[in-house]
Amino acid sequence: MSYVDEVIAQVIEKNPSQPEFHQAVKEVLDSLRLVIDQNEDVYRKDALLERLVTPERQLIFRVPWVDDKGQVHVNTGYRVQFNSAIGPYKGGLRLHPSVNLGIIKFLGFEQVFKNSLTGLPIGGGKGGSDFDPKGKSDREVMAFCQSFMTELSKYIGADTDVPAGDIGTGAREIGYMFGQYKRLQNRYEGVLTGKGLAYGGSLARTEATGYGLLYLVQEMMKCHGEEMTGKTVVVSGAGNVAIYAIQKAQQMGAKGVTCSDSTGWIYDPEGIDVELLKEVKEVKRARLTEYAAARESAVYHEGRGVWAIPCDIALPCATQNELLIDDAKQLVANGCKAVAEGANMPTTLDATQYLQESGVLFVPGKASNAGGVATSALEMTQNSERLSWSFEEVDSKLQNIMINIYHNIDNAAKKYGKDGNYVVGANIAGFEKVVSAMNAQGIV
Ligand code: NDP
Ligand code: 2IT
Repeated sequence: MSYVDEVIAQVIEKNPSQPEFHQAVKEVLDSLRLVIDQNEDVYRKDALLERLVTPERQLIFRVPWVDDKGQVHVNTGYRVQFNSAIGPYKGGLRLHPSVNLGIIKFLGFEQVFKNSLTGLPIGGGKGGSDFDPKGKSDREVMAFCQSFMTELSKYIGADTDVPAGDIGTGAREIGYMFGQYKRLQNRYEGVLTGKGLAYGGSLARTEATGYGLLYLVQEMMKCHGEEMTGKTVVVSGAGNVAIYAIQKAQQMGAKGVTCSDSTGWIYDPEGIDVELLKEVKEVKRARLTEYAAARESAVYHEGRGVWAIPCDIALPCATQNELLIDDAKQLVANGCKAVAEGANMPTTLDATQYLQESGVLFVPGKASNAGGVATSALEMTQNSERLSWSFEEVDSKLQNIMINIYHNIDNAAKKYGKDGNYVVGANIAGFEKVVSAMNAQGIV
């Protein structure tokens, strides 16, 4: 059995009931065959892949909190500190009832390669809880965040591990967590990113993931002789990533015609009204039915279905495994030219393969959604120098980072004879830097 196959088998055996983690590992290690197979004995002797797929540290803790009626609840908190070869652990905190150790591990593993691709000095980590912020009062969310941070604060720090937002964790949650960290540690430091502008946040961090996604897509389309102007873009999700992806697509002259949440989706052939979407989702925290009620051109559908709308570009921006093989077939049949992941691992392995084999340009999230964490790293830099940069300065750095990521993954794919395979390109380019740092630092 090849070394890669041995390690994939070990990961499945040692991490039972963690299908998302298996999926993420399989995707990466399959790409790395091109590098590993040539030098199998050296990598095997160093147990390089075993070290790569095993988190440096995994924290699981109890999070008790009291609701508005006096009832006590107990959630589980997680922080997986996956790999610190190239910098302090960095990655978001997901608050969603579906969170479990396997999901946090898949996200942490992806984050290692993503953070490497940004070119910035950040290692990979991820955390979160099965707490559901939906329907909770601000006081309940604060009670949860304070309890969560009371434990987490023992393990993080501006030079150790710097968490940020993800699904269910936005500016409100980061604010409560920052306040509690400062109170417990008596340190005013850049321990979290995605902070409010009044207390150390960076301009353009809110927009960064969605904007970065479009900067990368624009560069890729340009390199394939296509412009963004006039393109129809189908987007899933209606959260932080989706909203600013749609906004930047419209600014580039394309038309974003869909969005979705966990209960339904919107088709708005006139183009999504981003200000209205922001009002419904960021301010009122309401369902998409409210968007449809306020906009004549929009149609609301229950369930899932955005991938059935004909488009040039599809951007999955909600959650993992939301673009399935039948969706991929439908996109291809409708003439879709490009799929770029705003979410982490939204496309299943078989759907990815089908899109690639059908000639659709496909960019994996670890490359295309890296603008968020890259801008978090820029927030860390600003915190360290105790300065704030202008929106234009941060945004122009973000553009350069995304353009560089595209060319790096494109070149890595070409170097290994896989021209146009950005999955292979991203995994190899991300891996090379991490491995060279791991090798230099010895067996630790
Ligand atoms: P938000 O919480 O702001 O929004 C998530 C959106 O996806 C919501 O519209 C939500 O619907 C929908 N959604 C979440 N879970 C499900 C589900 N199980 N089924 C259907 N719809 C769902 O999160 P973000 O926009 O920040 O994150 C979206 C994705 O992007 C995630 O995969 C995240 O890991 C990834 N990402 C985020 C980055 C960031 O900077 N925020 C950076 C890089 C990647 P509802 O409103 O009903 O909950
Ligand atoms: O998946 C991701 O890259 C994020 N949720 C952002 C992480 C960060 O540290 O900004």
